[in-house]
Amino acid sequence: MQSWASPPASPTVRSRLGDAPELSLYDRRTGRVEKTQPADEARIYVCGITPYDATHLGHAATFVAFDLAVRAWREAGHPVRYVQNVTDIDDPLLERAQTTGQDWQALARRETQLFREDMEALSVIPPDVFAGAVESMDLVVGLIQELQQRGAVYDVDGDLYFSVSSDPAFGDISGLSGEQMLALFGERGGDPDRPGKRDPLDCLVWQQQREGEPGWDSPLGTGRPGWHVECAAIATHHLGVGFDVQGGGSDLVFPHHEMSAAESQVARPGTVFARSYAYQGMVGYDGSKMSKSLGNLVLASALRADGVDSRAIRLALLQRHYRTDWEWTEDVLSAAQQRLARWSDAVRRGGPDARVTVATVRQGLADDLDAPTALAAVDAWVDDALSGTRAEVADGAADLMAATVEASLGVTLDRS
Ligand code: 5CA
Ligand code: ZN
Repeated sequence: MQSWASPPASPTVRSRLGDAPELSLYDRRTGRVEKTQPADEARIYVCGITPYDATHLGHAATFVAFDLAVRAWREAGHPVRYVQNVTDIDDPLLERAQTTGQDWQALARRETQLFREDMEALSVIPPDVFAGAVESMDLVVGLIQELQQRGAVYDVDGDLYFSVSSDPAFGDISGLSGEQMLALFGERGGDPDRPGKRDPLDCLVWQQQREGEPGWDSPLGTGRPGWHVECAAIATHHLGVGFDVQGGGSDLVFPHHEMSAAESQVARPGTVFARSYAYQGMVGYDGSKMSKSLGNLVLASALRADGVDSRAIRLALLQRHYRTDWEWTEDVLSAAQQRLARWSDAVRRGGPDARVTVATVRQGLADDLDAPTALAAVDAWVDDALSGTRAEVADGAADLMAATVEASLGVTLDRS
């Protein structure tokens, strides 16, 4: 699929200050903050949207968080290969299309387009590959066939299931107990109670066509793929196995990423799916996780339509560390709007030498994407700039600050 337009190339801070420190990220599997070790090119897969409703601020937080990682790698001198999927065929999409009397394809097209516009407005660097499940059908079928050859797939009344016990590493990413897994599997799209399954946690990889639903002809029969195998196939086809980071919101740790990883690892024994697993915390609103199914949404597009500056939305999302769960409120947005105005004033006016501040921003982001520390460092420079005298304005300091805020944080400040 077509992705979206790149933000304009940021002025390079590297030419003035050299490479930023290597990026470290908290790896859910090991439970530690670890240095990423890309072999020159950094390879990342981030789980994308299921396009049945527009981008809410939880989605936006996830894609902005991983955009910080892309920017940090670039600042550290690494080319980045970024793949993101669109789950353009799945139960929730078909259900929404059905209940609202829309064509599922038209719904997916429309919401995907709105998502692109939101991402572009938020200055999110687009993925190199933006892959829909439908257009990736052959890859998905191919991976299921590999799993069949390994004896890891069985039939339940015409539907195909992946046997989780075929991966000895199953459970390592989430570190959950069997009981916790069962509960989450039931809550998040799984079918633990279906009769005929060998293990309640086994997940669907190919569903025979149901009446009134779309189906694709394949050697597996006419049907459609399960969700987890879709991401396993798309990620490894475009990135290879053992890519650097699998990312998404923390609602995907289990079952989604545990299943995708297991499917990939069983199909290619002796490999790992991803080298690390990183998660954005859940953004809530009105007391619970913002979600399309609950309907407690604040949409990025609605804020934009109300005239809110997208840069303020982005700054609002950066105010909390990506790993914490937090609640969206009006105050979060107004604080970000004030910050944007002050930062713009300061770079217009000029301020003291910015090299130490810039180093703190780059170090903070390299240290597990600590955006709050980066924002605080910029705030301190801005305070000095706005309270200082003309004589305290250093040559080129405002240029360097503005360049850093743009390259590392993705916010372009007005200079005139
Ligand atoms: N299509 C699947 C992933 S393959 C999916 O989860 N789609 S989604 O539209 O529900 O979510 C898109 C991305 O936003 C996922 O990475 C998801 O983990 C993340 N996300 C969803 N809700 C929130 C939230 N409330 N806070 C933070 N991130 C969220
Ligand atoms: Zn996914």
